[in-house]
Amino acid sequence: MNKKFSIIGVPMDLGQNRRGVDMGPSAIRYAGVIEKMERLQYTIEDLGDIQISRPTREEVQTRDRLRNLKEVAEGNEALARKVDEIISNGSFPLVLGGDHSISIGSLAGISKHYNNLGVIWYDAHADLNSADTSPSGNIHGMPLAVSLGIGHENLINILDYQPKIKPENVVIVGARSVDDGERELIRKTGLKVYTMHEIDRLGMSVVMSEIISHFKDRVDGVHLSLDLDGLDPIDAPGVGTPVMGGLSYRESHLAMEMLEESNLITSAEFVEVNPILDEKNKTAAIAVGLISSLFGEKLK
Ligand code: Z70
Ligand code: MN
Ligand code: MN
Ligand code: MN
Repeated sequence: MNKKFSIIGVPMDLGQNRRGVDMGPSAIRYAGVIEKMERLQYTIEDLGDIQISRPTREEVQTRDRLRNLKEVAEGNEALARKVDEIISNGSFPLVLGGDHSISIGSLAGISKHYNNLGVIWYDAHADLNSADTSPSGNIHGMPLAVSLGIGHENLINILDYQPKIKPENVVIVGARSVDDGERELIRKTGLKVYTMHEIDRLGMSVVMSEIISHFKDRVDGVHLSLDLDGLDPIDAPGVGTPVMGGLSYRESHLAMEMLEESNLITSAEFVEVNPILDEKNKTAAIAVGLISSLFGEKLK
């Protein structure tokens, strides 16, 4: 695995309704992400945060049924350029959110460096909505659709190419809250989804083995997009949209360890940590724990 890491924070909370997730990058830094990575012998640079502009009070908050479209698109454009630069410099991008709308920018910046980028979407949700199907108008429920080339032109055309990813290269893990329009898109595209039902039946070990075999020899890189609400809210309470019946802390660590052993992961992001809704920075600490496992921390 690449030994040089670049951390980039994205204090974005405009992709959904609840304030506070913009403090996610600070919370994860405060929980010790840099110190952990240094202990794992990595060269790590913290590039600070992408600047996100606030919509003015007078501005209409929902245009084309897409809340804060202008600011979300601009922030993602800036993130995409930064991530692109990080990879061009031979470093591994580790993106800290922020709400999940930031995947639009991450994937735009990452995918231009790959012919066949795989994506693991670790999430309670499918994030496959567009303005037509969204029950909320929240862009954090749309980034996977946008990256597949479905959605508003200002979002799908970031860095002037699309689509960013192909449906056969995407795997969703942990889904348990999927909207009707999303289900239809999953059926239409044949997108691979491990719902909680399948994970309970097979066990995380089999699920991750299947995902790793699916990607080996098929893709030239794999991006991990980990939404902390994929975990059960009992373990990770500091998220904006908690959904019961989620992945445990232990299952999630196992998943990260198996990914580490696979040597497949070439970029990663950890999103939706909301310190205002958290219990003593517990969810940020879990994010740091999962990052450590993903990058090789071992018990023995
Ligand atoms: C719902 C929507 C969502 C994250 C909630 C929720 C989407 N499907 N995504 N929390 N991370 O509004 O589109
Ligand atoms: Mn999500
Ligand atoms: Mn989610
Ligand atoms: Mn390794």
